[in-house]
Order: sequence, then C-alpha cells, then structure tokens
Amino acid sequence: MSGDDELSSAIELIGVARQAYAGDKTALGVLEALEQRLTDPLRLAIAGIVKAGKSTLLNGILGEQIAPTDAGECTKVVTWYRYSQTPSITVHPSGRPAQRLPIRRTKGALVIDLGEMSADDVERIDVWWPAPALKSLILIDTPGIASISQDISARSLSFLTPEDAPSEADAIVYLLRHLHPSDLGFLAAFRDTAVGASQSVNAVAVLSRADEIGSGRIDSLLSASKVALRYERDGELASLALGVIPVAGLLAEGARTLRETEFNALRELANLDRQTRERLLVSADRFVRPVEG
Ligand SMILES: Nc1nc2c(ncn2[C@@H]2O[C@H](COP(=O)(O)OP(=O)(O)O)[C@@H](O)[C@H]2O)c(=O)[nH]1
Ligand SMILES: [Mg+2]
Repeated sequence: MSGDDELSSAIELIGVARQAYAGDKTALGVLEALEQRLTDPLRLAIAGIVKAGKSTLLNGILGEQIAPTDAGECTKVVTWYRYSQTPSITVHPSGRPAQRLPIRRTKGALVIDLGEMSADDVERIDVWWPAPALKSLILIDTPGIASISQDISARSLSFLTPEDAPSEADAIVYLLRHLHPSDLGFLAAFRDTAVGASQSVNAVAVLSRADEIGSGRIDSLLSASKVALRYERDGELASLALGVIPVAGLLAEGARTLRETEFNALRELANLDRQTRERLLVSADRFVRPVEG
C-alpha cells in the first residue's frame, strides 16, 4: 500500500468513527484533531538546550528573521510557524481566549511582545507566515531542554514527550553542542512517545554553532564534521537519530537574509590582502578597533 493509500484509508476510518461517535462531543473533538493532523504538513519541532541556536536555525530554514533569538520572554514558549498568505500572530494564554498580536519588526527581525503576560501564562504562540518553506512543513520552535531553568525545560518536555499521549511533533531536529547524557535521555524519550513508536527513528541530530568548534579557527567547519562523525558512530546516539549534521545556523540565517550593503562589505573584506583580513577576523573587538598609526 502506498503512503497516499494509507492516508486516505486512515481518513476514511476517521469518517466511520465519526458516525459511530456522533453524540459524543469529546470523541468528536479528538477525531477532528486526528484528521487535521493527517491532512496538515509534517510537524517538525526544533529542540535542544537553551542557546543551542534553535531559533537561528529556524530562521535560516525560512530565510527570514521571524523566530526571536536570544532570551526574551516569548522564547520560553512553544511557538508554531505555519503557512498563510497573510501574516498574523496569535497568543494562546492558558485557560483564556486567544489574542492577536500586532506585527512589528525591529532591524528586520519580527518582534513577538507578550506585554504583561509571562511565559508561564501562555500555552503556545501561533505564527502564520507567507514563507514558501512552510507550505510543506510546520515548524515548531521549542524552549530549551535541560536548561538551568527547570520550568522552561518541563514545558518543552511535556509538549514533545507527553506521558499519556503521542508527541505533538512528527519529527524533531535536535541541536546539541557537546554530547551529554541528557541529550541521549531526551532522544530516547522522544523515540518512545513518537507516533509509530519503536518502528522508526524520527530525529535528526545537529551539531550546532559549528563555526565555534575548535575555538572558531578558520578550519572550524572541518573540525565540526569530524566531531559530528564521531558522535554519529557513538553506539547510543546511532540508534536514536538518523545522523549528526554539523550546522552553523547563524551563517545560514546571515546568508539567506543578506542585504546589499552587507554583501558589499563582504566583497570589500574579500578584496583585502590575506594578512590584513586575517588580522581583522581574529575577534569582533579587533574588527571594530581603529587601525593604529
Ligand atoms: N557563532 C554562532 N552563533 C550562533 C549560531 N547560531 C546561533 N548563534 C547565537 O547563539 C545565540 C542563541 O541563539 P538562539 O537561536 O536564540 O538559540 P536558542 O535558545 O537555541 O533558540 C544567539 O546570540 C545567536 O546569534 C551559530 O551557528 N554560530
Ligand atoms: Mg530560541
């Protein structure tokens, strides 16, 4: 049976169940959610510890700065990015009606301002956006796992690996920096709660911020490939993730959102003689320090 056939027979089965449970509001609600899930694009969650570069990578994939990065209150909330021709942002506070937020940008990046609300009061944020990549993929940005803040970690875990239901995500991209036992623990929990558990592995691991590996030297991406390969061959990780891919999300985001002035600055940098350029690129401080003499 092909995937499409399986899908239509599953949808048909939901139709039959709907008739059988015609008077039961709760059951009908569950069936509707199931049908929605079958017809929606794949739900891909991006997970990993705080500051692993999750939101930056999401922006790299979308080619726009839509996911807020760093530490604001909204980055502690599970945020869904779905396709729509007209952009909108909806906040779902726990136990209260949903609320629309205005669309505002600062320096090209979308701002999601929760105002008076704290992340604890918010169940999820929905961002509807006309990014072509979202036509075939729902992306879900999650707060950090195993972070210093237990609360934030708990919020991601209960969403991605609930105890009494299948995970809301179909698959995950899991960002790690140094392989830690808690990374393996999370991936094992996801495997056990994923839809169709134990039949398939629905996770890809990413060795993130690859440009910083090996003290950020010029060959850092090559070093990152070697480290990724080592992790990939690690006995436990090999059975929990389809592979380990080294990624510099910031580079991807920068490249996909490059403006003309930035492109010109890069060209100027490339035209400098090698010694001068390398001296400038040692650190951000060195780059902005005025030339002496
Ligand atoms: N050098 C470097 N910095 C990155 C990279 N990806 C993200 N960052 C930086 O790491 C910080 C945290 O990134 P963010 O995407 O908010 O991480 P999150 O907490 O996992 O969502 C930000 O200051 C980013 O600019 C990367 O590939 N390379
Ligand atoms: Mg984030």
